[in-house]
Amino acid sequence: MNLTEKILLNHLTYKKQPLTAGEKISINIDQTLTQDATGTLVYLQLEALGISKIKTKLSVSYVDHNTLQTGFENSDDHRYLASVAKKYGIIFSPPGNGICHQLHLENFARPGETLLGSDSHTPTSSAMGMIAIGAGGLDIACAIAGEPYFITMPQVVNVVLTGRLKPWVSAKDIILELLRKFTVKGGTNKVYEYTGDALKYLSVPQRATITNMGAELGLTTSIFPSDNVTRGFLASQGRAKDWKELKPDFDAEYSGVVEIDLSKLEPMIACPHNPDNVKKVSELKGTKVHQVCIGSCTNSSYRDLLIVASVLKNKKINTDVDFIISPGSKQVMAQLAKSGALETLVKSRARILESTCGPCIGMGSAPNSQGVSLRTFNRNFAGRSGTKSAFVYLCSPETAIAAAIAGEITDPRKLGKLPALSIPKIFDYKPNFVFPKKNDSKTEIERGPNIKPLPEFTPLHQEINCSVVIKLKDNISTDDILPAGAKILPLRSNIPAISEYTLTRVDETFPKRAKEVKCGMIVAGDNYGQGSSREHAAITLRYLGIAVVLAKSFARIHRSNLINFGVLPVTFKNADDYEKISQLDDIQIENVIEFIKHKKPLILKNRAVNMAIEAVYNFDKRDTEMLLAGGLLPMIRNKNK
Ligand code: MIC
Ligand code: SF4
Repeated sequence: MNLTEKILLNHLTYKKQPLTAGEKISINIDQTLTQDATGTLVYLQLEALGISKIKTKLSVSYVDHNTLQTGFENSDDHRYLASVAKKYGIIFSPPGNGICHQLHLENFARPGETLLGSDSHTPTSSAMGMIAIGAGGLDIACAIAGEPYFITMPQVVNVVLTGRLKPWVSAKDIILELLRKFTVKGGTNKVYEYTGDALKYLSVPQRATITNMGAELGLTTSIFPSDNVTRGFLASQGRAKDWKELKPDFDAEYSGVVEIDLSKLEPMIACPHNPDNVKKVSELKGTKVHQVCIGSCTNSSYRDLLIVASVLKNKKINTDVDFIISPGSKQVMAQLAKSGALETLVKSRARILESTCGPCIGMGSAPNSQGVSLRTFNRNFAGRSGTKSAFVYLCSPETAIAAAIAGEITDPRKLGKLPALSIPKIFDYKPNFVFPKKNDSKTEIERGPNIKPLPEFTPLHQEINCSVVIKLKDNISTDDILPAGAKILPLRSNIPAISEYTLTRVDETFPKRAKEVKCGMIVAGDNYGQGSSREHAAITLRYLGIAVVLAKSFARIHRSNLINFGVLPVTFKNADDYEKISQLDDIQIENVIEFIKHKKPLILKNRAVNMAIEAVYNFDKRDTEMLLAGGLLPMIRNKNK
């Protein structure tokens, strides 16, 4: 067996049986993580589920996205999250402690366990030999309440890493190379399982850079074995007892094999405006750079910041570059202080931010108009930085610091001899978690005025008469559907207010027009809903009256979020029919419930052109039940009646 199968088999909620790719399986979840931007909804949903205590081995609520506190909204959310955590027995990580994925890796990720997180980069923790998956908030609420998690058994692809990285080439270049090869659609319904001789040279934080950006490939997750490198990392975190060896059997079978010789890689960079638009850094030589940001859950470990500080010991940041650093956790920050690297960074003109997501999610540090920003992050969708006209590139810390010094994109291999990095055997700083106590269950939940109750949704109708409110192209991200940033993120606990921003980045009139037609439909191209796991991108559509999304194909998490909230995600039976349907067309779908129950293609009558097109879907029993009930919460409520 491969490692993915071993861990999944151990977590099946039913009697063990061979796992077949493409089949629905249900697994038990050991751990959950939430962050504040998705977490408030998760916990409102958890409250609605009516349990008194968490049923997982461990659940952690992180505050790392909305920390600007530009008004009462963020602070109210933080207090709400802290009080819920106390009441239900959840570990609380206050703002400033660090970015959820970096913190989870350092403190809680454990080989062999399962982790479900309301953030698409949850697979970061799979660097530790666990199965960590990103999902919609409601799925997390259910997992906390002890419900199984349902997924399609992915195909497991073996990525064999051989050779050794050359100086100035690092983990980010490996994952960028995979994105260049396989694109943002390449990983749908797949797991990448890493093996090979090169693994012994890749530390856990480097592995985590790779598993983190597996989300951009669209993978269900990625996984590294738990080996001696893992043992060393856990020991350095004072968690040696959490280690156990885990690896695939020597004769493990995979659905495919990809081999990468690390010694052949060179520094890579993802160009605007998609993470798979990857080129060699050398090809972009000379492009003027206005801003450089180092941090995010992809590249903000001690190793990543130490290399930056080491380069800066005898070099200066270009005076024309805005240079910003956000360390991944307080542990990273404390270690930088202890080793003296922080002093080098301070003297370098770096602007050192709190340990949060910050610029990655558009919470400040928006680039100048038409500005070129090099970031060690994982997403560069147009406008996500907060500046619509900016050009955001994704690269390694090595490439980022080389550009910050030169003021233009430059090959980091020009920086001379690679400084030797000394990574401590023990990280002695422990972050400020609030651990729940025994008698906390009576805690009063604090609910500020920004926290609005969840809207109620009705069951599916037998006949749908709707209008195409918008027709979209390929690769529409959830950032396009429901943007983040300093203005909109504070409204994550207020569906009526945040729904006013739905798809406004693509068409400002969308919310108004959707409400006017009362029942709406969206038409889209391939990979609709890529990117973030934010379920707001599904709830607000439902709230605005969208009943159906007809696309060429869907990204995994967004598709299940749509089902969770009772919106029908269907695909064209014939992709060419995309041309036969236009914005504002009136569509009639009869016998919806009947057809879905009998798994028959839906007939979409386009009254504008008097023509019908067929829409297909692959709803399993549970999806069907959910859609008929109007969503997952009404379905659970029906069951408990
Ligand atoms: C992101 O990187 O887009 C986020 C913000 O972390 C999201 C979650 C969110 O929208 O709250 C994610 O990746 O899931
Ligand atoms: Fe935070 Fe950015 Fe990572 Fe999302 S991708 S969790 S916003 S650092």
